[in-house]
Amino acid sequence: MNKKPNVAIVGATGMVGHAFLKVLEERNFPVKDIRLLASGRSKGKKIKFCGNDFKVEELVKGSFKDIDIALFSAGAAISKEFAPLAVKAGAVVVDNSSAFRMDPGVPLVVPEVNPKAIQRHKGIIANPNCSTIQMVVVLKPLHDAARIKRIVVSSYQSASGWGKEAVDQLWAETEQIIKSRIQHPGSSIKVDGVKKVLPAQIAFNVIPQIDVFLPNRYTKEEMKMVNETRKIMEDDSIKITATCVRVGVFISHAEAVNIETEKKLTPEEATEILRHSAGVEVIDDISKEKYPLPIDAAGKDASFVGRIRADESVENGLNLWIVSDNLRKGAALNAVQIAELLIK
Ligand code: L14
Repeated sequence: MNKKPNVAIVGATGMVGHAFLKVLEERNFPVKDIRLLASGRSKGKKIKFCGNDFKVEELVKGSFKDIDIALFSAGAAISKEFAPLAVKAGAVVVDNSSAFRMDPGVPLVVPEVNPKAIQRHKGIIANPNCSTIQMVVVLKPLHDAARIKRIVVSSYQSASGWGKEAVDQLWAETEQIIKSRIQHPGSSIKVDGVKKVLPAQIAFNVIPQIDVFLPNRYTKEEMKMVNETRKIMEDDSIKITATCVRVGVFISHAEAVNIETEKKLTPEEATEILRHSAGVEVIDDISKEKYPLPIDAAGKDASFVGRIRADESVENGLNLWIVSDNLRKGAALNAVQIAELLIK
């Protein structure tokens, strides 16, 4: 791979697209040339990268000529159609969508967890789901130390995971509720000129649905957490169950995670391991009421963990609280870290 690659961003005008550019800039990723791709609607729009203006181009079949690395974040349908074309043109694709994650021929990579998996790529490397990434960064070191037998996770996910329109919905509903001072407008809330993209009111509310429902009564997001965790941890024996919930937060997902391990791990031992783990930051000082918060994690790189304590209802159990910026480690940062491995 070229040490100074030509990079294409597919979905350059979206929230993750924006984060891609920011992270590439911050990390001084050696970009030779950058091509910003989006739908025809954004064609001609100017976006700044490293001090220069770049014009957004319409994503078409021929968009990947001379591209070495293509970072995709425009949804699964676009990835399915265009990622194979990018590969044919000679690019390596890092794909943020769910399109290829569970494809046995496609590595699913979190650089702190399974960097070696990257070597098996045949042109496409999948970036895991945001909620999965932040959890496995914290759980892998504990798995290595004590073997995790079972995981029970409940997520508290921000609106930005869905994208810009969900963030707009949260703003608009919040403004309307504050103006009207009606605490419980119920499903009657209608905000003029704003598309309601989430399945219910999100301002001052929590919604136990992320993505669509599947025949087993779980949501697709919940099953992504189950299946992707096993694939990234390279251990199908881990039992895992998830409940994914949307909360009225703009950026950062939080997770209450319960694990049962084969070997006993005290909270102190777990904390010590996590203090020395790559990509993890422990914030756990209950005497000062310090623990990770979404508002503090936004804009940062780490997977933050706190509230580390024994699950006293079982022999070998721990409870943890994990928070991370879903647009960065959950998406753009993890993909750029993969790209860094590619050019190393
Ligand atoms: O599979 O709505 O990468 O918050 C992650 C978050 C899909 C949607 C994925 C959301 C997604 C999602």
